Amino acid sequence: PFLLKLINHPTFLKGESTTRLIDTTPELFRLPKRRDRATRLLTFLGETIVNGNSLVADRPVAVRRTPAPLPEIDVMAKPPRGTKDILRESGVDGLVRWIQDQPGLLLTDTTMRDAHQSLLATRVRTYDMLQIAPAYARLAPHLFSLEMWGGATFDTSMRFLKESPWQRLADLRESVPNILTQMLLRASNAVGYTNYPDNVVRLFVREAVQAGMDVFRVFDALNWQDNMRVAMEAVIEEGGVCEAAICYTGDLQNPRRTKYDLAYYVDMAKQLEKMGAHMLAIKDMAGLLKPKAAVKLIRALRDEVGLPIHLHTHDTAGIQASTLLAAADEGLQIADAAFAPLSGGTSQVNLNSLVEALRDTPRESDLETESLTQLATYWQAAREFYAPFESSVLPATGDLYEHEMPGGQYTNLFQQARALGLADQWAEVCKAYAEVNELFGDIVKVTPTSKAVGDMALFLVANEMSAAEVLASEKSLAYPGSVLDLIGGRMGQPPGGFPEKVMDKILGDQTPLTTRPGESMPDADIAAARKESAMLMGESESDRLAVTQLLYPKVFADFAAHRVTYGDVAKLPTPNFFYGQEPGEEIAVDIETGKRLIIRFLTVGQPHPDGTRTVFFELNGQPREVTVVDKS
Ligand code: 3PY
Ligand code: ZN
Repeated sequence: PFLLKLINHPTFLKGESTTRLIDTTPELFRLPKRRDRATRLLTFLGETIVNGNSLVADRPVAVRRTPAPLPEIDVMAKPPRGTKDILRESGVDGLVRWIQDQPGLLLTDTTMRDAHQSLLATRVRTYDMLQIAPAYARLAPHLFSLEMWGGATFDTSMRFLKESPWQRLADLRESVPNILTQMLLRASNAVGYTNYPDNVVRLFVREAVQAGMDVFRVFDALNWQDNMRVAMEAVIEEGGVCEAAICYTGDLQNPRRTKYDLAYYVDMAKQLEKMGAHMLAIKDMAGLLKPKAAVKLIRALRDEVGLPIHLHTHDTAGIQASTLLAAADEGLQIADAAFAPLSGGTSQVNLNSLVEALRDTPRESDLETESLTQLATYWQAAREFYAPFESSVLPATGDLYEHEMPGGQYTNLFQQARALGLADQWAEVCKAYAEVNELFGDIVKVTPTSKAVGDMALFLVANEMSAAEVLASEKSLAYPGSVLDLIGGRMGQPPGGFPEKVMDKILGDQTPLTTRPGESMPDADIAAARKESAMLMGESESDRLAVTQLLYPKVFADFAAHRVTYGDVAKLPTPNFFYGQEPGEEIAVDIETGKRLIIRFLTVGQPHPDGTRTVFFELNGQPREVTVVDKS
C-alpha cells in the first residue's frame, strides 16, 4: 500500500522530483496506522453496544434518539455580514469604534460554553454545535459573538467527550465565518486550575488565535492585575481582541461590605485600560450584581474609562434580566445571554426574551424574533440528548448573597457534596462556604479560587468543624491540595494578601509565595512536549499538541490513547456516542468532507469462551464484524 500511496501522491503525479519528498511530505513515511478509521469507530460502537459508555453509567437515560430539528436554510448562500467581517476589514480599533457607534444592545450567545457548563456539566458535544452552526451564521448574523470555547470546555471535551477542543474551535470557525468567536481565558491559569509557566500561556494564546479565536475574555480569579499581564499581552500581540475582565464580588449596594467598593472596580478598570485592554468585561460569575448596583457601576465605568463594556452574569437568583435591562439603560454596549432552552437558573439570562424586552426601545437589537425562535427550537431538542447530565435545580434564596457561589460551581459542588454523603447538609455546605470566604479574607471566588473555597467548605462539613476552629486548632490537618495552593500563593495574591493567621495555620512550615507564580516558574520544555505529544497521538509534531500536553498531561495522554484505539468519536451522533446503536439502526458518519460511512448495526453474537463477543455490522453495505471483550 505504501508504493501505491506514493505513486498516487499529487507531487509524484505531477512528475516533480521526489528526492525531497521525505522532507516535504513526511506523512507518507510514517508507519501505517494499526487500523483504519472505520474499524476504530466500529470498535467504539461495538464496545458501547456491549458494555455501555461509562460516561452515562448509572445516570438517567436520554430517550431521544431522533436528530434535533434544524431550521431550513440555504447552506450554499454566503452568510450575511457580521462582526467577524468588521474585525477582518477594520481591525480591532475599527471593531471597537463600531461597537461604540451601535445604538442597540449587542448580545453574546453563551449557549455553547457557559450555559452548558453551568447546566449540563459542560457535556455538550461538538457534533451538536456543528449541526446548528451554519444556521447561526445565516439566522443570527447580528450577534456580537459566540462564546463557544475556554473555561472548562477545553478540559472536559478531552477528559469526558474524548474529542479535540482544537477541532471544535476550527470547525465552528469554518461553519460560522461571519460572527466573532469568544472564549474565557483564566489568565495565567489558562484553561486549567493552576498557574502555568509564562511560555505555556503565550503558546496557548497563539495557537488559539491561529485556530480561529477572536475575542479573549481574560480574568484573574483574585482580580490580580499583575497576573493578567502575560495573557493580555499575548492576546494583543497575536492580534486577538483583548476583553479584560473585572470579577464582581460583594455588594455595591451594601454599606457594610466595603472591601470591593466602586473605587476598587473603577481603579481596576483604569489599570486594565492602561495595560492595553480593547474592551472591558464585568464578570459577575455568581449573579450578585443587583440592578441598582449595576447602574452605579456602569455609570462610573462609562464616565471614567473609554472602553466598551460587556456584562456577564448568571441568573441563579432569577432576577438578573432586570440587571441587564438597567445596565442597558445606562449605555452598556454588550450583554451575555443564552438561548431560551439553556438559559435561566445557574446559566445566563434568556436571550430570546431579552431581545423582545428591548424591542421598540432605543436599545433594540437587530436580531429577529423568528430566526431566534428557530435556533431555540433546535436547542430545546438537543438538550434532550443530555438528560444524563441534568442536575436538580437548586433554588437560590437570599443566601446567594452570603455565600456568593459562582453559577458554574453551584450544581457541581452539590454533586460533590452528594458524593460525600452530605446532600442533606447542603445548607451547611453553603454556610461553610461563606465562612471560608471570610476566613480567607473575603476573596474573589471564581475558577480556580472558588474550587479551593468549595473544597475547604466540604472539608469542614465532613469533619464537623467550623471555620473558627481552623484558627483555634492545635493539630495540623490534611487540608485539600487546592487550599494549600490558594493560601500558599500559587494562584496569586488577593488585594491585601491572605490573613497571616490563616497562612500560619494552614501552611505550617511552608513559605508562601508572595510574588507572581509565573515569575519563579521555569519555562516549560516545548520542544520535548512537541516530540512526546506527537508520539502519543501518532501524528506529526505541532505546537498545538505540545501545549495541550503541557496544560493537561494526564488528560491528554488518556485522550490520545482513546483516539489511537477508537478514532475520532466526535463524528458520531450523540445518542450513538452515549448508547451505541439499536439492532437494525443505520447511521451516517462523515469522517471527513465527502467521506461518509454508512454503519448499520445487526446483532451481537453469543459470548466466546474467552469472554469476547462478536458484534456484526454492515459498513457501506458490506458485512463487517468486530470482537469486543464483554465486561459484564
Ligand atoms: C470558568 O472559569 O470556567 C468560569 O466559567 C468562571 O466563571
Ligand atoms: Zn460565567
